[in-house]
This record gives sequence, structure tokens and C-alpha cells, in this order.
Amino acid sequence: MTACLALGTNLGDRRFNLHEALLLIAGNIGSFSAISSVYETEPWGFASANKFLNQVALVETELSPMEILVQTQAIEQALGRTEKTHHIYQDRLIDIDLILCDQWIINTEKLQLPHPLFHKRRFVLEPLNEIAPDLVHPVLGKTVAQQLWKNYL
Ligand code: PH2
Ligand code: MG
Ligand code: MG
Repeated sequence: MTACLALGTNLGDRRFNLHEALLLIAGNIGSFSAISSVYETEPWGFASANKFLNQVALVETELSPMEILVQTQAIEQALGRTEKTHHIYQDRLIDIDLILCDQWIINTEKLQLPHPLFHKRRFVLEPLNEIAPDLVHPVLGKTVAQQLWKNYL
């Protein structure tokens, strides 16, 4: 299965945080088939003086979607992420979001696939468009390139 992971950081040594997260993903989830460039982005959905670095990767994995989620959360913890306050976006050392697992559609409290907001987020669409412009959204039936174009209008 191919999983799409989106990384974000706006605290501390942001390049280091991305690099460590990628190493831990390779060690605990699977091997990369593609990794985007690093994008510096303005905070989206909340006010902060700290800009983000965002990056997206495709990982070939034997794990199930829930097992991937357990691993990404463990990696966030290992890199020093503190408890999240629900419903409020906050500055963070590292955030790893599971965006897609092939064409899986999951709607549980713990895990929603595809990620419910990624098709609206330039900070995910732009890096993803660099490595997988033809990837299709399992619910909307639109490619990444089409969604990105919509977000420019
Ligand atoms: N993540 C959020 C909320 N806002 N903004 C940017 N630029 N990058 C992010 O990764 C990001 C965000 C929630 O996880
Ligand atoms: Mg996030
Ligand atoms: Mg997250």
C-alpha cells in the first residue's frame, strides 16, 4: 500500500525536525517512493509569528492505516511534541498527518481517510503536486493538480 504523509513544523530547528521525522518514518513505517521539496508557508487557520516548513512523502508500507497512525503519533512524541489541545491549532515541533492510503475511505473517530481537509490546504497540495499530481482523491474524484488549481481561483 502507498501512504501519503504530510509533515509540518513551525518551532525549533525546523529542518532538523523534518529530517528526524523522515528517518523515523523510514525506520518504522516503510520505504519512500517520493519525497517533495521543503516549502515555507504562512500559518493556515491560526495566527502565529512562526512560519511553517511543510513537506509531503509517499511511503510504501505493509502496515494498515491504523498501524500507520500509531507509528506517526509515536514519532511525534519521540520528537518532543506535547499534548494537543483539540479544536485549536497551535505551534508545534512536528505534525505528521496521514493524508491518503491508496483509495481507502475510513471514517472513524480516530482516523479519517482521506484527510478531511487536505484538498483545501495549499501547504499540502503544493508539495503533493510536485511528486504526485495525478493522484486521485477517493471521494471527490479529482486529481491533486485539479484541486490545487481550484485553490488558486
Ligand atoms: N497545520 C495545521 C494548521 N495550519 N499551517 C501551515 N502553514 N502548515 C501546517 O502544517 C499547518 C497549518 C494543523 O495541523
Ligand atoms: Mg495537521
Ligand atoms: Mg496532526
